[in-house]
Amino acid sequence: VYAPGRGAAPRLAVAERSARYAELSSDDVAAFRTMTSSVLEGFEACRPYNVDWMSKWEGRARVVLRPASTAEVSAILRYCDARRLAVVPQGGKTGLVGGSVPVHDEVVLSLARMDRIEAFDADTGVATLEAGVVLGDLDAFLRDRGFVAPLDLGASGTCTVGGNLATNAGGVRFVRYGSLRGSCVGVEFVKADGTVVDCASTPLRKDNTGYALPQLLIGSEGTLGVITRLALAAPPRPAAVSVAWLACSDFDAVRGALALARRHLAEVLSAIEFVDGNALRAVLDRERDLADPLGGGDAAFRVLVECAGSDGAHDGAKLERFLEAAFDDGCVVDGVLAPSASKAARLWRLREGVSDSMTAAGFVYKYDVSLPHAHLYRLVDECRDRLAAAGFPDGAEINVAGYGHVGDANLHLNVCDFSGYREPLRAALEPWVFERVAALGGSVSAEHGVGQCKPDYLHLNKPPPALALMAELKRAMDPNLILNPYKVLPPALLDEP
Ligand code: FAD
Ligand code: 2HG
Ligand code: ZN
Repeated sequence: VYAPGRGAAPRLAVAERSARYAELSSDDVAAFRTMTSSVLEGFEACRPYNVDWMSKWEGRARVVLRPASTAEVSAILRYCDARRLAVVPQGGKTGLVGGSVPVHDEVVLSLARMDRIEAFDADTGVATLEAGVVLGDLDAFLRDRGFVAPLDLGASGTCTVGGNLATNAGGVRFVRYGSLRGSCVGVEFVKADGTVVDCASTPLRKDNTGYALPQLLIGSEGTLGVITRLALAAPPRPAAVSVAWLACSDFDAVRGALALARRHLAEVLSAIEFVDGNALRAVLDRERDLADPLGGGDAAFRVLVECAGSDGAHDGAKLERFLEAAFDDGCVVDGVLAPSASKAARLWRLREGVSDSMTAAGFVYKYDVSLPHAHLYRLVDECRDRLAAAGFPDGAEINVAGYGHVGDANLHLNVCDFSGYREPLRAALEPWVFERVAALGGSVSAEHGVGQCKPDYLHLNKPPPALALMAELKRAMDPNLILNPYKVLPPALLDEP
């Protein structure tokens, strides 16, 4: 359900509660108390676990379980499966598609107490850890040992590595280190019936012994199993990092800057991100201590380029050659280099602050899409035109912003309605955005996943046999469908009414 935190918006039921699931009883709660020491009960205690990061969805779980070990997770799932109690696995609750909170009264299984980093191998850079470790804590642990987490994102202070894996999170280092599918070298998970499948205890970079089971769990959003432990291969931490903040007049110029950055910076390019004027304004309106160092110019886009390597002088020379080429080409019309790490961090806030700034300003419709580069920003322009024609011009009442991971052709289109949720605005956006993305050759979910937002649009990216196989896998691993119901898979695929 949409349960907007701002304004008096209606709750739109997206799925009826399925009669296949049992109602929680006091005997169940008593049984849970024998399985784990952390059982939360009652509206007040459960509420933080029922409401998502954006206060957009709200479930009605009456019990939250916070196991401290894989054995506890196993006992809980075995019991829930036998009793037909539905379960939502939950990490840091920063997911943006409503996947981490209950839709109805599902039991919340929070991994927050499983937060131990168990082992680190300095020869391979492989860390073995529990799923509830916060990503930022892992990065700090690795920093002390000369390594870096292979992913980073704006929610790193809150999101968990289990949640990152379950959503196959992308983030700002994707352009350099690639997908978690490559960095993750082991996963331990618990099946719906309580069986523990340990594919994490012998983490190897190369292991072709049959089906890659960890890959099945990556991106499964809590629907196939509960991730309890994992092994991640961390690269060595770059010794030198430089950040440039550039102005581009239009999106073709942004694409030009990307092409030149790839050519001139090559292996030292560690991030390349863009924001449009509306996205930047949202951050500046909210974070009053920040300023745009290129504030005087009227170019429509800003691009953040980060270089990271082992030799600052070498990287600096490359960055200079890139900037020269970009100014000569005309795709970049202005730019600054961060003179210190703290100034670089402030530039990063101008980019990473967009998501929360948009969320804080009103009710926000978030679309996270992959598109061919040539069409990446076209969707934002078309969206503005469409909304204006429907009586919602970009400006005083709504803010239509485009930003994201330009190096990965991943656009974040955010539409913020300052007055709160309005059904006619949603109807002007959906399903148009999803259908338009598919028509332009893109994916309706680049990195945030499907959750309860997009099950109805999966068919735009997956042919019927692929969807049927997804349903077969779901039934094979979770025959009673207790794990994260109403999410990811369209109900009709599972023969639900
Ligand atoms: P949750 O939100 O708790 O859960 C997410 C999903 O995973 C749910 O379906 C849940 O059921 C499942 N899950 C969680 N833990 C487990 C587990 N142990 N086992 C099985 N299933 C589990 N995403 C990106 O890809 N790139 C970004 O750049 C990015 N930036 C963000 C910036 C901000 C400010 C915010 C708020 C979010 C951002 N996200 C981004 C969204 C992203 O998906 C999450 O931040 C993160 O990956 C989710 O981790 P979490 O621990 O909060 O998971
Ligand atoms: C980002 O890249 C995140 O900032 C969040 O993926 C995007 O909130 C969003 O739409
Ligand atoms: Zn993103």
